[in-house]
Amino acid sequence: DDSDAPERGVATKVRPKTKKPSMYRVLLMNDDYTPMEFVVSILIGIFKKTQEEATQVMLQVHQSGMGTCGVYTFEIAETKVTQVMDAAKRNQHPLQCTLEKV
Ligand code: TYC
Repeated sequence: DDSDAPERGVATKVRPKTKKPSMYRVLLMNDDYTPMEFVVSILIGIFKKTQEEATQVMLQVHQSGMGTCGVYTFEIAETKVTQVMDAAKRNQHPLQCTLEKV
C-alpha cells in the first residue's frame, strides 16, 4: 500500500492561535466649565497619574481641546470612561471622556 508515501498537494500554514488584544485610547475633551482641579483629580484617581503628569495632561486638554489619558485593552478603557463620566455627573460637571481604537 501507500501508507508511508509522502503527502501531496495541500500545504496548510500553521498560525499561532493567540492574538494580541486591540488597544484603545481614552480621551478627555475640553469644556469651559469643569474646574481644572477636578480634571487633575480624575487623572490622579482613575488614571494613576502623578500630580505633575496630571497637570500636564489637563493643560494639554485645556489648550488643544483634547488629550490622551492612557491606552488600555477594551474592558479597562471602557471601565475608566464609565468611572470618569459617573464622577463628572455626580459632581455636575460637563466633562466628556471617550475611547477610540488605537
Ligand atoms: N477648560 C477648563 C477650565 O478652564 C479646564 C478643563 C481642562 C476642562 C480639561 C476639561 O478635559 C478638561 N476650567
